[in-house]
Amino acid sequence: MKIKVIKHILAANDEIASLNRKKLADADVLGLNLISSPGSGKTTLLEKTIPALLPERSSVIVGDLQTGRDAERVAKMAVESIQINTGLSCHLYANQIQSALDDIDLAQTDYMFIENVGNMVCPGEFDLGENVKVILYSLPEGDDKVAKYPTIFSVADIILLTKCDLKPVLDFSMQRVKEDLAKLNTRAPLIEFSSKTKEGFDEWLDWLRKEKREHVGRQVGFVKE
Ligand SMILES: Nc1nc2c(ncn2[C@@H]2O[C@H](COP(=O)(O)OP(=O)(O)O)[C@@H](O)[C@H]2O)c(=O)[nH]1
Ligand SMILES: [Mg+2]
Repeated sequence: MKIKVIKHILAANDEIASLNRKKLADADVLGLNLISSPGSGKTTLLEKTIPALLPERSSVIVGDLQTGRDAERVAKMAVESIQINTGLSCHLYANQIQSALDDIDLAQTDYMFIENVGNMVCPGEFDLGENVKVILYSLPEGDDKVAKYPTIFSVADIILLTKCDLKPVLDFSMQRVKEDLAKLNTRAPLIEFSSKTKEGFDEWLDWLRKEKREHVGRQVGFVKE
């Protein structure tokens, strides 16, 4: 009986997620769902990425249990920046994105970044209507997390191994991560990344533009009227 209820919730969520994806596609917008533990560097990544993508423009929807802090951090650089407070929920639902999209000028937006609630499990299960899932995994979390928390790594379209500037002060085995990932997901590129030193940053921007081209069918550098 319980299983039925869970299936029903997931089916209802997926239906709304499909509507969100269509809405983004109709407006030629690439939707990205950013997933990681709290503190892995999602908002910092947005702070660095949004200005670098100009003249292509970005809007942001951020989910946190409480506060408007992350939306405030990106407000000045984004077309729109909307904070959703989820209260007790450890992930965003598609219906929350649906109502946030009503307040976003998609005609002015090229990239719709959704920063999910910091959590390494549940956000991987809920489609929000994005085109791609971006997983961040920071070095201070330790090199054993891919095997321990396989859900988000299995669904990743790209994995950013963040805070690589801390390599010299951490015992972190890249080899272990690569071996664990090889068993789960051979499709997603793994980028060694740092928002501080900009290691991997060009590769990340190239990937974003490629995904935009593939999903939205636009030329690189296309600017909306
Ligand atoms: N050393 C280092 N710290 C970083 C990097 N990216 C983010 N941080 C720090 O990690 C902390 C959490 O970052 P934040 O972007 O808020 O993470 P979020 O919770 O995933 O959005 C902040 O103190 C950031 O300054 C990085 O590339 N290197
Ligand atoms: Mg954040």
